[in-house]
Amino acid sequence: MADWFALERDIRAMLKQPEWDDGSIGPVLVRLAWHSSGTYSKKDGTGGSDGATMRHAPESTDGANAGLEKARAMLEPLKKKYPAVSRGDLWTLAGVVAVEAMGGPRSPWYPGRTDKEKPKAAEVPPNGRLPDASQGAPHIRDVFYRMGFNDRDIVALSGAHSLGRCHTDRSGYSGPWTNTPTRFSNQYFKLLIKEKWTKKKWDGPEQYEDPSGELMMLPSDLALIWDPKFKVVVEEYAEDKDTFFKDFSSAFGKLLELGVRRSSAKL
Ligand code: CCH
Repeated sequence: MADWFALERDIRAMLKQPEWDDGSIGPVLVRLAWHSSGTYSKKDGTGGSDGATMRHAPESTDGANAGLEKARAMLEPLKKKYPAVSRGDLWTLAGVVAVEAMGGPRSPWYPGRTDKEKPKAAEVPPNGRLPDASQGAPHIRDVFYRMGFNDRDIVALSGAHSLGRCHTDRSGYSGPWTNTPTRFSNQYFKLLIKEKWTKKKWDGPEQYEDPSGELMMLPSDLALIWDPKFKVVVEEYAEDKDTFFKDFSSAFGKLLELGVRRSSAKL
């Protein structure tokens, strides 16, 4: 039986890294947990965090996962220290612990994922299952409905963009969404509503900036205020942080469970 409390303590202890981005690897760990889970398709039950298949081609080569090899490598010492813990469990737990350590809500999380060392081709999800930031509401709905989420879940989960930043050498986009990229908050929703977002003039892909030019939004972020159904929820979360935290907690917990097959009960 793994010592989960000790593992959580070790994850928390490694988050602060002054030389990394804004001083914490928390945001990239949240992204790893999300991308390892967000490949799930309810149509055939493939994808998801079980198996930790992001280590294997073609999933490892998906452009959407660029940069996440660094996050995976940073967790390897913990895999060595806790060999009984699967990478699938480690990557998803690290996301949960990171959100909480950065001031966010705790999400329900259960162990029991089994790594696939030599997966059959059909066990590794194809490229293109994760959302494309250049697209709008119909595409976002396609992708998240495939996972089994609804419009409210989509907006709640997108609130994770209060954290972290875009990197030109990973996605091609540049900059943070908020002034507090290592603090989990409802700031992303407040900024979506309150700021005037204009197209950034640069050679890179289409993205939007606030009047200061320091903060950014992706086309897929602005889709949340361009689509009237999404916008109602954005407005609610901008006003009511507690409801956002409650909804994020359950939607993120649900995301991390997608496609997980356990041989025994959850705990
Ligand atoms: Fe995201 N995200 N995300 N995102 N994301 C990026 C970075 C982060 C999309 C695109 C991008 C979610 C949904 C979406 C995080 C969490 C979540 C980047 C920049 C792009 C592009 C990557 C880079 O350059 O490093 C799109 C499109 C969608 C939905 O339509 C969801 C859901 C979550 C979690 C629940 C976090 C955190 C980051 C910051 C990573 C970092 O390294 O700072």
